[in-house]
Amino acid sequence: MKIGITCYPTYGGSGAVATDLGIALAERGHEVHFITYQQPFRLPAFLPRIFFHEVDVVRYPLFEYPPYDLALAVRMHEVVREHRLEVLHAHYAIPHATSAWIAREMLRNDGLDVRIITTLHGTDITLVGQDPSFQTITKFSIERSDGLTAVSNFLRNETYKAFGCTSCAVEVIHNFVDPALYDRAAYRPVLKEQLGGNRAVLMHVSNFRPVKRVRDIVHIFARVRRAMPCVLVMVGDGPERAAAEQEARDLGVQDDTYFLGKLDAVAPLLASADLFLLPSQTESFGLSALEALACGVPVVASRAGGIPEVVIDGETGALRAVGDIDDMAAVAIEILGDRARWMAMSTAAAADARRRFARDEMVARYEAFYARTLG
Ligand code: GMT
Repeated sequence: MKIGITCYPTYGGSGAVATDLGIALAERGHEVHFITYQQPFRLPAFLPRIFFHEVDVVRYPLFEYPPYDLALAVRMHEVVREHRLEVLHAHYAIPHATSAWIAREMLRNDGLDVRIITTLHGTDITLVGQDPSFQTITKFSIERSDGLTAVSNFLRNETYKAFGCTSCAVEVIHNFVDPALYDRAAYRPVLKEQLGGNRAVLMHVSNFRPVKRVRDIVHIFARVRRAMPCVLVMVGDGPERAAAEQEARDLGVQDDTYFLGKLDAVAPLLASADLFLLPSQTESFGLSALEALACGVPVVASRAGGIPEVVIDGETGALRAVGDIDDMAAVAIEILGDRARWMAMSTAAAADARRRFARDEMVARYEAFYARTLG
């Protein structure tokens, strides 16, 4: 098949999933064209059957808001025409599904066609997509897609609830991990040797948006630190980073808290972690939690959104109510303080991630979904 993929190319779970999917599809013999404003961060320089088409948006003094959606539609139209793509796969509805619809209308005007598949990832449905400024166009773009997938059962149900599009059949295809890459045994725990020593390493990876509740993480850490020697490693960057750094200073834990900023390769870092924290307000899936589990890192997270589909409470980690930092800290201390329990959870986490979220199986499901949508 000839497939076009559009996603947010910078840091974020939806871009990571879209890129990993494209790479896996190319490995299986498909031709994959990424159409984005920047090379996706997880895409290496060259891979056979993978092409990258940059979307360039002209700057003009009149445009206070440069119309990226239109430039994207034009590029999609051009790439489909030139390379005879059969499928345009939009990751994250806004504005990618809308641009794909415009491109398809233009193609039809040329006597050509393409199938649009939209994968819903999270805030395109639960937050941004429901804002009055986007609600109707999100619903419209979803309904005009030829195929719809969601990354969790939770997100599929939210889509029906929020948009009431009874005609949309949303197929759930969970996110996945590459078991060879997210493998604790594949890396030397350099970070633990340098920072942790004999101290437990608590870790968080995200884009530090308010939905991640990163200040809760610092509070949880401060409580755990009172009970045992430990360090906190925060990977990523975003609007709440400064507030989290301030919280660390206010709580007097700044010397044991390391803000590493944005990093491309998180698997080698996860191999040094003893516990992963994800106390988000909501999460349609929680790809970072899955990556941690695959590396044998138990996850303490909030019981919210699709997280319970990923983390098995009591087996591969622990789930607590959103904002309950005392409870999260208490269970973190229990897990880290009992070596046998930690070992059992770590082993179960790595095994469960491989069993339920296998890369090959999910990619095959996308392939089958494309084939069905193409009819
Ligand atoms: O929807 C977002 O907030 C952005 C998106 C991203 O690009 O990181 O995150 C969502 O998609 C990820 C990949 O499918 C999921 O793992 C995240 O849980 C989801 N984020 C939220 O639902 C907040």
